[in-house]
Amino acid sequence: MLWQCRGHVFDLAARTRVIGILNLTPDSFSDGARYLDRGAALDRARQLIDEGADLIDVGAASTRPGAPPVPAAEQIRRLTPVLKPLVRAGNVPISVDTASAEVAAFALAAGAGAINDVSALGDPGMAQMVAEAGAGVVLMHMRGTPATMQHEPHYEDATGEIAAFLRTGLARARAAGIAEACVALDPGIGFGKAAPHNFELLARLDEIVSIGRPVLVGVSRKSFLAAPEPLAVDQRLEAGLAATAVAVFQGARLVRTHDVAATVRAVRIADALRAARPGAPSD
Ligand code: HH2
Repeated sequence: MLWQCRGHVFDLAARTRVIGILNLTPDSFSDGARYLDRGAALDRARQLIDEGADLIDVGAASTRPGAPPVPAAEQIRRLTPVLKPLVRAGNVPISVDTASAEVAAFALAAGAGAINDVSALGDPGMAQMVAEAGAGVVLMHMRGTPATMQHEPHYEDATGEIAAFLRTGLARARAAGIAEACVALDPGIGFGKAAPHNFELLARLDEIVSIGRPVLVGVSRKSFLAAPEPLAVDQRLEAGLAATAVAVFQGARLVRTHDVAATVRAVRIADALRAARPGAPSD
């Protein structure tokens, strides 16, 4: 299974790839305001790469529950000092976490390899932008917007509905001229889901995997990890590693995390377990 991000092609059969998170935001739920300074942000990126990140996902707008929208101009202002130096360093491909076509245009012009779109091409200009650049794109499921998504989310069949949404998203991407090889899918853990929906999605992840595109899962430090037992944000590492390992065993090929070194170790074991299953597919 390949994921193409402009000039870079990830062969995901070989191993699951770990995406390190770099938040240039004042208000992200676990690390807001830590990397506002250009030097701090570039140091953090270097650390993520040293720890084994295969790709860096740079975010300039928090999408935590209740977060207000951040205007494109402000996202671009936050990205400007950091994005080009990161791309120029050329260590790993860079993705930009944005739902704005205007921000995506800026990011792709600066050399980003992929757009991580939590709105799954919700902005009308986004698909064309990604298609023309030959960029990688993550289509993520979210119910509502960050401002509203945790207001009593309800599903008849969460996994079935989310799989159908992602199937439709993939078809829309293809119709807009995005090569299928460029598309990854993400069920959007924590985005318009109560804790039981997140657990069910991870337990039934094979149904998302069966759509046939690489699946990305992001559980890092999220609040559902504290559902069985109260855990502060900085106490959720082990719980997140357990959930990540299960996701990879179920077929996730991309994982997004703040804690790269620990996640790389957990993912290697999950990859080995998955490969050891009788008749394990080699994709
Ligand atoms: N989760 C967050 C942000 N972007 N993108 C994808 N594809 N999948 C995710 O699960 C996902 C995501 C939330 O994490 P974080 O970036 O740390 O927080 P914030 O949105 O508060 O900046």
